[in-house]
Amino acid sequence: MQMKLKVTVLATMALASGIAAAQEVIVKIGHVAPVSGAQAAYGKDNENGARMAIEDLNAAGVMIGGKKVKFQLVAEDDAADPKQGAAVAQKLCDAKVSGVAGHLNSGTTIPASKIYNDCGIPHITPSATNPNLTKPGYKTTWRLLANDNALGAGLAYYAADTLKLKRIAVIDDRTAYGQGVAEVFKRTAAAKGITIVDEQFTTDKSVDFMSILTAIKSKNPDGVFFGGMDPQAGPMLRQMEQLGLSNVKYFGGDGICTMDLIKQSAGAKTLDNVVCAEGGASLEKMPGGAAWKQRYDAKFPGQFQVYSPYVYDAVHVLVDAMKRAGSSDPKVYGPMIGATNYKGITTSVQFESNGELKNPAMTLYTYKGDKKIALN
Ligand code: ABU
Repeated sequence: MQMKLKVTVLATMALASGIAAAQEVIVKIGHVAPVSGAQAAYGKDNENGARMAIEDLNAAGVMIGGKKVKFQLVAEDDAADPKQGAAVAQKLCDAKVSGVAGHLNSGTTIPASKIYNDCGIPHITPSATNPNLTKPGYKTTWRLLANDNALGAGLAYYAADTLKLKRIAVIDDRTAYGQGVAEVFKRTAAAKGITIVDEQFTTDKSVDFMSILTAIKSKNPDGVFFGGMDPQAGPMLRQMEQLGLSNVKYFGGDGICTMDLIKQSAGAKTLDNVVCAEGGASLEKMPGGAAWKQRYDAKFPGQFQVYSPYVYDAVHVLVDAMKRAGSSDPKVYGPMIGATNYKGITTSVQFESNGELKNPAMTLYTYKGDKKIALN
């Protein structure tokens, strides 16, 4: 009789734990990027990276704290606009997402980071590179690639030491990203003995650069640095060709280092003068880059730009911390992000105490015809 009771109790316990595991818990993960406007190609690529991560995690089946979890992507558009970025960050706080992969732009990520800090939700940017992002020391802000201190300086070193350039003009688009990366480039280039022959400014909406390029031409530069994104860099390269600035090297950070730059420059020969920098290894050198890119291309043909592998890893880093904490509650798992040691497809992810990635790689690229080619 006693034996029968024991078997029944054990069976009931097994059933109860089976039911608990079978009851799926929904965990919402936010993603923010500009999926409308001139920068939509970057944003769609980033969102694709997040979708792929969520699909892979759900297909693999993830248990957190003994419960089966289903991840849901809450994808938002900030149109690369700082005000919209802040509004969307508040929306994600109100929606009680567990974490956010984003935002894409420094100009949106910096104001959003305060909002996420205030509501206690961790966010990992896969692409915003302005160094000021991590300066406030928020425990909810993380970055998955090198920042512009590395990119701006790396480009200046290349201009001075490898290309032996002497006279460079600098243009920036007055955004947090463009202005920041141009400042680092200028400072480092000047320290390396390069003369900054001119400084000009534009916006992230402009497409006509004839007057600033004409002013720059009169200073006889051997290089132009542009702090900004490809919707401006593409037309600028075309207009440089029209003005006869065909032998002038053209530098920029990760914002111009896209596949879309080929399309945006529309056959201008000046595309071959580009040297741009990205804050990670090339896809070929990433631990899981080549195989992942094959899968991405099969799902999203022709949409790859730059950052989707980092978004994919950002989502996995959030989930890795949830698994280790046994909870998707941001207050419980958030503090575990600092102890991340996650083998991602972009790199082995570990963080500095200020939220920056430990030992980030940097890759310089150029273009030949319609191909983007790593220089290191
Ligand atoms: N890192 C370049 C593009 C994104 C940004 O920092 O604004």
